[in-house]
Amino acid sequence: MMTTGSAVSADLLARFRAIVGDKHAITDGDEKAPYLIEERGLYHGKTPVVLRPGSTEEVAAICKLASETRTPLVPQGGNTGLVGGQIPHHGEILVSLRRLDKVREVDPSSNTMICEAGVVLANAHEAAEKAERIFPLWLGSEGSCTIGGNLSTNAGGVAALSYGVARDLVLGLEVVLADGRILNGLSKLKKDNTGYDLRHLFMGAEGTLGIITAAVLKLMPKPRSVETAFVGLASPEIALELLKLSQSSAGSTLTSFELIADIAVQFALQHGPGLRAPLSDAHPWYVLMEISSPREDARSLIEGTLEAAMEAGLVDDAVIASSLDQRNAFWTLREVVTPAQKCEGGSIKHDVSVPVAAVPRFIAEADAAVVKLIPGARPVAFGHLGDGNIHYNISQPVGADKAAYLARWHEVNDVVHAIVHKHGGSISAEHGIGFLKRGELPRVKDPVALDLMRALKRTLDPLNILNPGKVV
Ligand code: FAD
Ligand code: 2HG
Ligand code: ZN
Repeated sequence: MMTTGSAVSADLLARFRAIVGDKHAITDGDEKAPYLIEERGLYHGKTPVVLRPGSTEEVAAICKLASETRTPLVPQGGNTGLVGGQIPHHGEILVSLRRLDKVREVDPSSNTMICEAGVVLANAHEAAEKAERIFPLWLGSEGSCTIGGNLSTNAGGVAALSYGVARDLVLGLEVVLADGRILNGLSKLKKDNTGYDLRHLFMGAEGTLGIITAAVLKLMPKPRSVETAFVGLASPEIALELLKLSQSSAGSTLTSFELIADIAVQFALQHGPGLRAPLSDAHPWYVLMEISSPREDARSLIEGTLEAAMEAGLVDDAVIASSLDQRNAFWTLREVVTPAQKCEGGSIKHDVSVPVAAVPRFIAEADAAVVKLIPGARPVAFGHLGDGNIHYNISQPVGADKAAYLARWHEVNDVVHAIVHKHGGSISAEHGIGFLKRGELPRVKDPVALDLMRALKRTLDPLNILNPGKVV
């Protein structure tokens, strides 16, 4: 039987429902709604049913039936993705992994933790913390996003500078393949050269090659001291100098180095939850930096770094958090930039990376090009300078019509991405390709790489049932 999108017959629907049980098969419109709208309201999906499997075996049974009947599926975790990958745009069946929410094991001796796909990132942090360890992946969405989504998007976040991105934090994976077979790769081994390393195929695949059901995650020792500073400075060039100086004085203990334009801080202060400006005066740019050390020396490291930076004339003003509350307030200020930007009308996003040294030139050139294209447009640049990853989001001109502004999304992307390309950068540093950027991929990806990606898709999902129309 060939089935596409919402044309799932009543009989087939009943067979899918029977796998998870009626209680976990949502067909009611109101109950389905939160699964179908993505974070910014850019996409509204449709689905005949949201299936909420409670075990790997149920996921396997869903995939097997989907394969037999050629029924397309869209996997979803916390629904915080920013490229529309988790949304059933054409009436596919939605498979929510959120009920797979067990931390199966924490093994402090091996420094590993086995989490099911639906474990919310913040809960994974809590489980690690109980064992005096950390799982060093931190995102603004950590209260909702899931381990399965983090690995499927190869999420980055605010500490990738020192700890790496999601794929660097995984030793093994359990994955359900399109035909329903279960790939049991829950290995705790650091060293295993017995052929191709398959786990890396599924990380960053955005649900197009398999459904991740569990993972062996790497844990790290909890740092003994952590210090956080909020720094005001004149320009991205100077921020880059501060980054170099901080890396030479603090090495890998420099765990975060976030650049924030003044307009982003103003949005956060205006629309955020009762926040205060960390510094007495406004500055054109800010850096939020954090040092996490295995020794008790984070304070002296951050003080030494900032003193040297002041002497070199890089820093206009700086404050080191004097309490956990103040540290949290600095991070909240950084993390509310995304929601705060929503209050300023339409925002055209660019999640881009360029070589770290090229960030200042990228920002200057993009600012000039965007304002020339749309006079009054407000570039809001912020993000992970230490990784060369800038969220170059452009808020609409004050008073402009939101829909008309957002209708220029691709036109603006073209201008900004051309500058990214010129600097040897990427049009998706951490959020993925999903639905939003699929059309652009052939223009930016090496043709041989794209061929190989398509060949892998055909091999692992020959009937194209897993997240069709996403990525490739
Ligand atoms: P979803 O949104 O549900 O899904 C994302 C993709 O993964 C989809 O393609 C989906 O089909 C697929 N998928 C989900 N679960 C599975 C599974 N078990 N198996 C196979 N495929 C699956 N991202 C960053 O990288 N860095 C950041 O700093 C960051 N900050 C953010 C801040 C905010 C406020 C918001 C709203 C988002 C942010 N994001 C960030 C984006 C987003 O949170 C991440 O992409 C996150 O990893 C998505 O996880 P999720 O569980 O919500 O996945
Ligand atoms: C962040 O770093 C996220 O805060 C979201 O990746 C960025 O709003 C965005 O584009
Ligand atoms: Zn980010």
